Amino acid sequence: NKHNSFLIWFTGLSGSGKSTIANVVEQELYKLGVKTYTLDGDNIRKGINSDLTFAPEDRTENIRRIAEIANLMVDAGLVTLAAFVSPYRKDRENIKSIVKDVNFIEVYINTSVEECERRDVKGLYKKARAGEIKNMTGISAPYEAPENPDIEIKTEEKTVEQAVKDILEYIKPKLEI
Ligand code: GGZ
Repeated sequence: NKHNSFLIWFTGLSGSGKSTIANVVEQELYKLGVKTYTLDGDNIRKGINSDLTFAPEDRTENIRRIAEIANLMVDAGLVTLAAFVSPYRKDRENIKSIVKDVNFIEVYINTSVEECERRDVKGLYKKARAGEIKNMTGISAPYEAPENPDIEIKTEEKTVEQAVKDILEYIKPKLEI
């Protein structure tokens, strides 16, 4: 591949900090002159995947479509970042077979469910506890933690700045800049 062919995939619980960290990584890459695009729930689940729920088979389809979109974006020359709960190991494995010729970097944003529930930025955990939403990852649906992520960030032990630094140190030597 001629260009920077990277997909940086963030997995972790709702409220773990995936989007926050991905957004700062993107800003730093921009400063380095790297063209990027970030896929997340806001631009995917509200748009092309608005037909999908959080049932297991819909999450599988969500991740499959996102991988196909990411493949096109990388092909168009963008270092692509994706921030999705992506709780199933088999779905994350499937991404790799979809983006065959792309460097796939799996970043596990490891924040305990206790901490995510404490933060509860969107009030989803509270609703899940009250039974108002079903299939809430970490409460009433599983999260299969990566066994061998390329990068693991424990957000309870690190600032966002430190997390971003760790990720950039891993990626920078692999980039053409
Ligand atoms: C998990 C849910 C759920 C349920 C709504 N389970 O913190 P957020 O709000 O912004 O991120 C979560 C987002 C998860 O969508 P993904 O497309 O990343 O999920 S998956 O990869 O599993 O398909 C959360 C919100 O949507 N949300 N209901 N039941 N997260």
